[in-house]
Amino acid sequence: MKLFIYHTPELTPTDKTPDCAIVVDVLRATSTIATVLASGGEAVQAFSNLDQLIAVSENWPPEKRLRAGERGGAKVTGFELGNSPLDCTPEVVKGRRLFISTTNGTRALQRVQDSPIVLAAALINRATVVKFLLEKQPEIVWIVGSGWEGSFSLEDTVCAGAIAHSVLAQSQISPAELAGNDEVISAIALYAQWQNDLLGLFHHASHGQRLLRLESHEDLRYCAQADILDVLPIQQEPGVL
Ligand code: 3SL
Repeated sequence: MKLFIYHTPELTPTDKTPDCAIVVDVLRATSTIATVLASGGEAVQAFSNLDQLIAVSENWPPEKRLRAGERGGAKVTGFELGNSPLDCTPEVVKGRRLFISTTNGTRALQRVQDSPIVLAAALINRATVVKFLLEKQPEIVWIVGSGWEGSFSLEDTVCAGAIAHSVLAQSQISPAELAGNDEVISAIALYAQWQNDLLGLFHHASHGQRLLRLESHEDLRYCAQADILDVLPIQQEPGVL
């Protein structure tokens, strides 16, 4: 297995496709997607464009769908949900399809949707994603951070490092064998430094601070937990996990 980490979707090579692409948006899209599926949601369908989301979801029975929209950290007016994973309880999402559009995370999913395997990962489901990688052994793996509007994010990088760190800990692979680019080594170092205080790291992160200003303290606390959900969000058809 060769692992490449890209801090934003824009940094992924346009002329290549990995065997497995793992999209990470810890704050908060992939944490929300993992939570919806763990809570019994029928599926999650991701859109970068809000108008397209509305048009496609109109064809779904109203009692079987939920629309979730976030821009700039805030809920989109007229949608049932924003992007807080804490709203995605079984009472709310069970048996329903979540149609979701967020500022960065759903754009990242769209970028890699042509890969043969597409996963959504966050800290909360890290162990399940790592188990899948160790069982399937895809040759070329990309972890794609969603970042924030084209720039690096600490929370996505630390999650990428947490995945790489765990793959190394559970296999005979050496860091030099695993690392396809320098980002892998630096993400592992970031995780090693902060693994016991992930919430503290989120408080340093620019998007963590943005969410704190929006009173989303509990979301940060929830998303900073590692390995609490045994769920594997895997793409079934383009854009649908
Ligand atoms: O950028 C995104 O896709 C979102 O996850 C951002 S937020 O955490 O909902 O503000």
